[in-house]
Amino acid sequence: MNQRAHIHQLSAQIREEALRLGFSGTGIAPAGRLPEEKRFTGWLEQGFHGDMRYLERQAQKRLDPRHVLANARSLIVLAVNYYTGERPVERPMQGRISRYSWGFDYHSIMDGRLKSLLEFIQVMEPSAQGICYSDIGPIMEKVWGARTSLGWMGKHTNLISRSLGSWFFIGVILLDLELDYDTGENDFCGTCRRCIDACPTGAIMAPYVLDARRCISYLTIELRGPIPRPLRSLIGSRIFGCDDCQEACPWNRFAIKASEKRFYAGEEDRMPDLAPLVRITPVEFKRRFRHSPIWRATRDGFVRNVVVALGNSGRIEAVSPLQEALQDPSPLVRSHAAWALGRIAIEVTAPVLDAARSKEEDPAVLEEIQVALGTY
Ligand code: B12
Ligand code: SF4
Ligand code: SF4
Repeated sequence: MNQRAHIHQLSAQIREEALRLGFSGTGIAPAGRLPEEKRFTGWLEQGFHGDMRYLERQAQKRLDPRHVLANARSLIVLAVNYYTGERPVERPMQGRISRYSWGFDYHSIMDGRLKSLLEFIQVMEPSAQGICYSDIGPIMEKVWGARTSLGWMGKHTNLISRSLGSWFFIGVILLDLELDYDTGENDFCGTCRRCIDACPTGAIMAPYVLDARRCISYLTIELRGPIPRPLRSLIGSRIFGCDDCQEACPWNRFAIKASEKRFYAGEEDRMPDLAPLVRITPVEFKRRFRHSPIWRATRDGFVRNVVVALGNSGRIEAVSPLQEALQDPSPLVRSHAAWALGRIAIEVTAPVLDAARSKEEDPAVLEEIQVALGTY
């Protein structure tokens, strides 16, 4: 068999094996320097990445995967569908969790499948070298996905596939072998701007440009410190991530249900009751969320989000759990609890805030109490 025919056959076998392993789609692109360099550095210069310093570090690796694997020739980009069908609804005193974190942590599912696919390739080509990543590696997964037939970058900046919509995870295998390459997908956003209009915080500054500092996903997952005060009320009942731009996207009407059973979850994992979550201890947080993407938010960050959602409920039933949160060991939780109490009928919450003021020693919490009482 000549070299071209061999490459063609190997590429077809890889795609077939990927399907067998449970991947929902495969794209293949030649490795090289990304022409999106200016967009990426410009985005960083504007500070749109907020505290996600890891995006600045290793920028060269992000721009050229050959800085990750010296002899890289191909990137295999793989999708795993996580759409499970249920529609998110608003219910009083319940929090909303974004779809991608309803079930089992995708990182370990992706890692297992990517490693199996790499092993398969190494059985076919024993000298092949490769590296697998999903999410945490220094690879711009969406940008690479958009260079294959998998999909295009939507205006909300997620990768969309014509057959899957955008509810899928991405993983990549960097490989030092030449393969058959895709031609890429067209952009099917057209004149639509539903995602931009649906964003509660105006985080999509322009088509294809996200200011992560305003994105609820960043604020509730990545941000370790206080959520900027003007953005808190816009977060509503979202306690981990946000899906509004993708829920609004017409391409998600074509979403089909995931075959991976571990992504399916009961109501308590999709929209948990807020009040008990205020009391969650670090040990309980670990027990409950160790195998969930929610683990990333940390216990204090997650309870901070719960407290903000309780404040946004505006309901009297939220006062009692918020009163408990005002005693939390974490100043981050206490300061957001003070803010949240200030959102609920002040004639009810003022005595609670006053009592906390007399005992509180942390300056940031004291400031929030005074702002809530209108005395700052
Ligand atoms: C950092 C990060 C975030 C940040 C920043 C998001 C972002 N849009 O970049 C935050 C915390 C906000 C975030 C949120 C989410 N994330 Co995230 N995140 C990542 C991560 C780790 C890196 C992405 C990155 O490098 N961003 C930096 C910017 C600069 O890159 P970029 O968006 O690719 O931007 C370039 C393009 O937009 C490009 N561009 C392309 N075409 C065009 C056209 C024009 C005209 C212009 C101007 C620019 C442009 O220019 C930009 C600069 O290079 C990836 C995993 C990975 N390693 O890639 C997951 C990843 C992107 N996240 C993912 C998911 C699921 C989410 C959420 C849906 C989670 C949730 N439900 O809350 C949200 C979606 C929010 C949104 N609207 O994008 C998935 C996306 C899957 C998919 N189908 O696209 C990934 C790939 C993880 C995974 N392995 O599955 N995330
Ligand atoms: S995830 Fe939510 S906050 Fe972020 S861009 Fe989409 S709609 Fe806006
Ligand atoms: S909502 Fe419209 S503009 Fe936004 S990603 Fe979907 S098709 Fe593109």
